[in-house]
Amino acid sequence: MDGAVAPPIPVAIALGSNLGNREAHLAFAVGRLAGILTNVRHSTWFDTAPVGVGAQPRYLNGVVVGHTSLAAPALLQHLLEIEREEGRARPSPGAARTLDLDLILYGNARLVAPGLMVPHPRFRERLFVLEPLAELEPGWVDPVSGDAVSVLLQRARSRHA
Ligand code: PH2
Ligand code: MG
Ligand code: MG
Repeated sequence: MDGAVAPPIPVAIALGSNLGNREAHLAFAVGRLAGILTNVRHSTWFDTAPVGVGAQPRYLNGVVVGHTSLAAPALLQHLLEIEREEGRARPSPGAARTLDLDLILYGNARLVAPGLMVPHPRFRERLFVLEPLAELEPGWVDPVSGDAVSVLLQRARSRHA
């Protein structure tokens, strides 16, 4: 071995909140993510109608990108801990939440592990993920479809038009 260390991996994390002080929950998440990632940048926040979950309050959504030396499952554990710190309860799947942190992309990896699928299986259809992600990383290529984020966004927009 020559002592080389693996370069940090670029990651994209989707943020969502539709309970309580949504701006405060997302700001808290950015602060905590800045402590575990390097080169952190965040998108603007988007006020969005709930998708696929029936009648719920509107969401505030955004994306954080940065770099990590953590393995994806370890990063996921940090995300779950940050959600818990903001009082995230899970009464039922898809329930309204103070804070949701979803790992969307982990470099160009394709991963399937308990409670973790990367790229996120539904991000290609979700304007509330693609719009903020495209602000930050329009050229990031989805390793599953081979399409850049900007292309996924145009496609999703035309589908939702
Ligand atoms: N998250 C969901 C389901 N539906 N809709 C919006 N607008 N924003 C979300 O973050 C969201 C959703 C499941 O995580
Ligand atoms: Mg989610
Ligand atoms: Mg989630």
